Amino acid sequence: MTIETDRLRDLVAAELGRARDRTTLLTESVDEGDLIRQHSPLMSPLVWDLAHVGNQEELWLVRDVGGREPVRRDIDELYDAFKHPRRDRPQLPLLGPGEARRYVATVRDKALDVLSRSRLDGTPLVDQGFAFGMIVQHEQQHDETMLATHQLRTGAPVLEAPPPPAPAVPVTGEALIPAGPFTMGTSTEPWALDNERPAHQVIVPAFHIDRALVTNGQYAAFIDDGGYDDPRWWSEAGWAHRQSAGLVAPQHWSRDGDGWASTSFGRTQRIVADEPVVHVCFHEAAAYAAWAGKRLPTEAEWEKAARLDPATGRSRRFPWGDDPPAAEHANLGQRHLRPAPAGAYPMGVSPWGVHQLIGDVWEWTSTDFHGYPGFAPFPYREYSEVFFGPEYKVLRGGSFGTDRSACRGTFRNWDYPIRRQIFSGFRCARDA
Ligand code: AVJ
Ligand code: FE
Repeated sequence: MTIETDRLRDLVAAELGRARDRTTLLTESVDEGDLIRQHSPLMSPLVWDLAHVGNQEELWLVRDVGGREPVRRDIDELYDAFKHPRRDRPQLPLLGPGEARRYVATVRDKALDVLSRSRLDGTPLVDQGFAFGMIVQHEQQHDETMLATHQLRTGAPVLEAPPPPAPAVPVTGEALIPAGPFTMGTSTEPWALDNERPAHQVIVPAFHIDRALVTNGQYAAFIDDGGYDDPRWWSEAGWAHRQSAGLVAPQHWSRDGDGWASTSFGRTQRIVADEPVVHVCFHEAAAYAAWAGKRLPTEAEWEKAARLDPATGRSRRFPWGDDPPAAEHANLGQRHLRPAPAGAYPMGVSPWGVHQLIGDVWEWTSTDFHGYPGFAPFPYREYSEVFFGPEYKVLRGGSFGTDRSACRGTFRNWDYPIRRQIFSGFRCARDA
């Protein structure tokens, strides 16, 4: 028990440290002006994300779990995401970069002290380190958001990473997933968030799902075929948005002769045909799928393709099994700054032969964000429940910018169907 608890404490401390190293990289690679500036009305200034990460850690770990006195009671309101929409955040009297750095460091010292004294059991909030895991994931989620802010930043490049691996195996066509029940969601994954719970049976009719993500080359063929000018492929809402927003190609694409270039973290190059397309909104993904004679997968189809083990009938944590993601399984964790071509992660393939379900790009599904049967908000309604409803679509699988601690076969992300500043792509499916 004590040795077990000691090991869990060490693991939690290491995960908190990894998240903080990433936050530091994302906030120290730019100058003060870039930290304070708003790079898009869709995003917070980076310095808001930084102090918000510290404030959530203070609220949950220092005050709630630790029962300690507030560090900065006076700033709670400034860093409450529900009090101020992103577009208004630059006008707030935010902590400056130096103050924000000192604040998050003070909070972290206290949180680690709380950790060293916690038994990590006794209440649902701390059992198996849940609150600490929630805060690790929260910081990593904001790190991905800050990476998306970096993507919107103009000026000389500041982030560098080696290219992702080249394809090791050819990947074409579709997998046929037979009809039948599978277990969706989880009741046992210790750090799973409320919206992933509880485990429940879902009956899914037979369907085909693409073994690979839709690529830049495929998407460019849709554009060249006049896909953006043909309302047949678009839903009514999608067409209205395509018209009002003047969409002609994925975000960050520009014309390059008779082809396309794209700009990624400050570097512009001709699109790579066999890389997954990224920075498309739900409406663009759905329009492409209709043009291709297919549709987007439902969320249940995606999870069945990712988790069901045909040998045992059991739903596993990841497409490759229950082992946590290692570098050979998936393109996660900002190790690379772009998605990898199909076949680059043969070790991550599902038993059905579906590749790169985890990592590379968040995959749009056709499903609205709702609670599973038996959903209970935990530990706060504002994590998930207040977003349930038809206005958000679910995305699955994580991107090259998602950390492994915030990604698993059950993890659910959501966004408005018009958003594309996130690292979003898709694969297609169709009825069998
Ligand atoms: C799960 C990515 C939609 O960034 O809005 C961060 C995660 N929740 N702070 C978001 C989150 C509170 C959330 N997403
Ligand atoms: Fe947050």
